[in-house]
Order: sequence, then C-alpha cells, then structure tokens
Amino acid sequence: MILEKTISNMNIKQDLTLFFLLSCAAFLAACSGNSAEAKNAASVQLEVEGLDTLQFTPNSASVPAESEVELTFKNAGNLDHNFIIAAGDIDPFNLNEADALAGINTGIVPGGEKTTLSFKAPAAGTYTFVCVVPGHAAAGMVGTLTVAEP
Ligand SMILES: [Cu+2]
Repeated sequence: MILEKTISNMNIKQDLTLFFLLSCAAFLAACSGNSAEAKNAASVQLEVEGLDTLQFTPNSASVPAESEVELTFKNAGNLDHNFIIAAGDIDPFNLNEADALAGINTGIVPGGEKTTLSFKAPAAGTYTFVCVVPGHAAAGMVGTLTVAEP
C-alpha cells in the first residue's frame, strides 16, 4: 500500500510538471501574439483647445489611417464648447451632436474643463470638425482633420 501511494504521488508530480510546462508555452505564445498586435496599431495623441474667440487651436490636424486616436479636448474659455467630427458632406454651420461621424463627439464641455475621447481614425480623407454650440461654427469654430494613407 505504501509503495502504491508513493507511485501515485510521483504521477501527480509529473502531471503537475507537464501542466506547468504547457502553461508556460501557452503564456509565451499569448505574449508574442500581443506584442505583434501592438506594433501594428499606431496610437496617436491629439490635443485641441476650444477658445472663447470661437476658434479651435490648432484648427487643423493630421492622423494616420487606421490609427487609434486619443483626443484631449480642452475648453480654455468660459463659454460651453464642443468637438465633433462632422459626418458626410453637410453644412458644417448647422450641426448638432447627432451629426457626429461614428459618434466622435465630446459632448458639451463647460468652460475650464477638458475631456478625453478615444476613437479609431476614419478612412483616409479630409474631415471637418466643429463646435455645435449654436453660432460657434459659423463664427469660425471649425477645423480640418486630415486622415492620411498609412
Ligand atoms: Cu464653441
């Protein structure tokens, strides 16, 4: 009986060793997969301010296609401001938040506050970003986002 017990303990040890080695292999495979993915997905930081002079600064920006964009929109004034990328070829002076391309909309940001919005860059092309607070875009609160071919 004692001998049997020892043998069965040895088997358990071997099983655990095998399990441990397989776990390491799976872990390494998962890690190399992740790092390859990280190399492919470029990530871009974009900072835009909204001003009470009814301007964006900067009022033009460029990001690579397929990139993950992290936009920080800071309202550097006292008035409410907002940032959307306009969907399609529409009059940029009369938009509301629902006209944002793919939901790229910071919402209204009160004076002195900032917000961060992450989105995937749309297809290569030229896009208009605007503040949808009534009158602001018509007064000049518009800008251009260029999405460049990768
Ligand atoms: Cu505004």
